[in-house]
Amino acid sequence: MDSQDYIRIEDRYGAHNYHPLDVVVERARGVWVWDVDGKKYMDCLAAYSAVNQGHCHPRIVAALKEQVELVTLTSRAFRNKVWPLFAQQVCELLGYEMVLPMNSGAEAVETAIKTSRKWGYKVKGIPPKQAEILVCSGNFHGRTTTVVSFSDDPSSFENYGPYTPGFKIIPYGDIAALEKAITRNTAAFLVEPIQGEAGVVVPPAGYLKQAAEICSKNNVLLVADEIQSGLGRTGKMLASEHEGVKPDMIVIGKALSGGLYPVSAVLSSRRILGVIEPGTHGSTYGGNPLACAVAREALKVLVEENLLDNASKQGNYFMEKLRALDTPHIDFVRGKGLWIGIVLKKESGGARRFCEALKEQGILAKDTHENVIRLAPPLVISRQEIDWAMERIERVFTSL
Ligand code: IF1
Repeated sequence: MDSQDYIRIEDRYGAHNYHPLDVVVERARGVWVWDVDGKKYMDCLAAYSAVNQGHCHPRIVAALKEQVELVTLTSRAFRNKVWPLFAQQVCELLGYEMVLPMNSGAEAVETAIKTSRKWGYKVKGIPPKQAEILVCSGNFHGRTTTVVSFSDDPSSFENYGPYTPGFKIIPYGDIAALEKAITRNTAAFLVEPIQGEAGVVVPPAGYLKQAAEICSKNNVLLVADEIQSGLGRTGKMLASEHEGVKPDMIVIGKALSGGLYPVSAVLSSRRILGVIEPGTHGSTYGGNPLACAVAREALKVLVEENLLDNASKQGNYFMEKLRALDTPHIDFVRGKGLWIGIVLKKESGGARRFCEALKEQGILAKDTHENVIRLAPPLVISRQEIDWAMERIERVFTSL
């Protein structure tokens, strides 16, 4: 069977909730993937930053294999010996007192929302059912019914109502708007330190820092969605660190498993996460031994292979090279670390056709919001590999 055969079957039997590039991947390693026809590509999306450690990282694969032979799932009705070790490791690494494990990012965001509301009622003293959570325009926090209730992107929320109340959308990067929106009933401010789906939008310098101050002054929890921005992508373990901010609560996922398995988590203080009591929240797979073994190794790889430094170093190099491109198509290049958005001019005909052309040249990248090409390769990428990519990117920008 060749690519076209697989595509035909997918289109026939698979729900059409995506419009993927026509590359059918068979195997992958590091920054490279191979399709079923044997063609090699550089992965410049890294599964939306889930494979920060590179595809099929041998150490993480070995950890998975070892655990899979022992025990994979106990449910939290019983204890397993890997979850406590993961809990301690992730708390110590990220500097939080407690962690609640889930699977997908959206589930962890839901967990953060539930925890914030409960903290609002039990600790802050918000009257029953009155808790409000502030979110930002252009946000992306997942696909569940509650999470899409506060999306302002019609393709995410349209036709999925009735919507969950209790959320207020304020402009991203606007401190005055945040200050104005806070009421006595505000439990939390949920924010992405850098917005991914919106097109790698970096807020004005000082935004998160000021937001943290305002939240703290008003007894509002600052909840950072670090699912995509965290775990090395921007050159720091958490993107919040760029502003010296320690959010009251963080949500992580994606690269927490290096792409091998869905693992997500909410981290916070005992005072906050402690409001969740036995039986009031959970997940069959959350905290399972296989997930925890994989996550433990994935975190070790990030640290021991210095992937944060590499992200920062190679990211700067990549961005510098992109900004130096001589092309009429690029409006500007933005981002942090190895998280880069190439913003095209309106008249350039959209980012999709550039991604199609990049694919022909052997580079997999994903368009977002019509005019942005996002580049987010695995953090193991080398300078030579960036040079390899730049040669092809340049070719595309001069030929289109
Ligand atoms: C899709 C985007 C990226 C996220 C942040 C929570 C979640 C995500 C900041 C939910 C997920 C994904 C999911 C994927 C596409 C993708 C995405 F373009 F939609 F926004 F990465 F840029 N918070 N992001 O980025 O995590 O439940 O998926 O594990 O839904 O198509 P999840």
